[in-house]
Amino acid sequence: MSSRRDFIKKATIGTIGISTVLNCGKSAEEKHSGVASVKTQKKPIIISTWRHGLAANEEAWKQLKSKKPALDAIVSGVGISEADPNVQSVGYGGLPDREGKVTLDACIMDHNSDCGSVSFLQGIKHPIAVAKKVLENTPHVMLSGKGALQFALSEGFKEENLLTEKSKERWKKWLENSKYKPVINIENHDTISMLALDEAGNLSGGCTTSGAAWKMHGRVGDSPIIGAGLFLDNDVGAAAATGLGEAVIRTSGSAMVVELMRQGKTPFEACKEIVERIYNKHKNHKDMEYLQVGFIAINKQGEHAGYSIRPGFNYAVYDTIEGNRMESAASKMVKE
Ligand code: SD4
Repeated sequence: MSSRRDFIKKATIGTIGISTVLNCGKSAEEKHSGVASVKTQKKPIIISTWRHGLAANEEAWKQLKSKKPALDAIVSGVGISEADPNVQSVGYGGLPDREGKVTLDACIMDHNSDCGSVSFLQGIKHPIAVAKKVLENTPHVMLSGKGALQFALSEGFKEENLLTEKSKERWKKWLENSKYKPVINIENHDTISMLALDEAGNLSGGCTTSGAAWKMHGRVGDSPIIGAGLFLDNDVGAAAATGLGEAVIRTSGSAMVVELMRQGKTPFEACKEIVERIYNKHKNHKDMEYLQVGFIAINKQGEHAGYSIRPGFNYAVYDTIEGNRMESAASKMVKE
């Protein structure tokens, strides 16, 4: 009996080794073709959008490994980006709206489909932690604006100024021309979305952002909207978005990626199909000139992928096989 178990164990490890070797040197498109990696992932696994996802993954991984609940891991993980003034697209130090106000959006979702969200929240450094409190301590899913702030304060969060000198300078520079035409991959990007598959095989996710730079005061993007910026179904998989929120909301982006995985598509195929749909729907749209949208997705087997409209999108992956590293996402458009 035990020798049979040993054999199975060795055979599995062998598969991991071979698949890992086979993946080396392949393009993102080949790597995420959905063929190679189905049986190779061990749990847990965490994926997060953009390079700042590396530090976020590192923290979330520590928590998952020390058996902390997955939502705590997500809050601590993306909380690293929220607190970092050099990440000018999330939390403290985020680029402001056109009136110079930093307004934040975030949401969180667990394997029971419970979720919490805050939007248009000002003065609180960790909106993801407030979103978790909405999930836990209210009968609601979303709180917005002053009500969200009032709730955060009642939960013991501290109000502080989130506009750093660096972000204020960039805002002043922007005011010189005041044109709303977000710079691709810079001003309409870098939301941190994190998806985790824990050791028990349960999915969870979180998303937090200061939203599109120079947005109108009061504008809410996709990131706090369950189904748009983030969605998961614990029977199927999870997906999250980054990029121009308006385009993601118009197409219910993340929910659609999960639905395609339910129908049997790999994370790569699902992300690609929804990115192509968004691209096609916007071909003649006024937003097209600065349209960028990227998705990350993971399924119950731990297969993951990223795909975007324009090149330049990448995401951080942490698993037991290869540790924490960046993966580049394939894109619909090849060149700018
Ligand atoms: C939004 N999706 O508010 C977000 C933008 C983003 O870093 O990805 N920002 O539209």
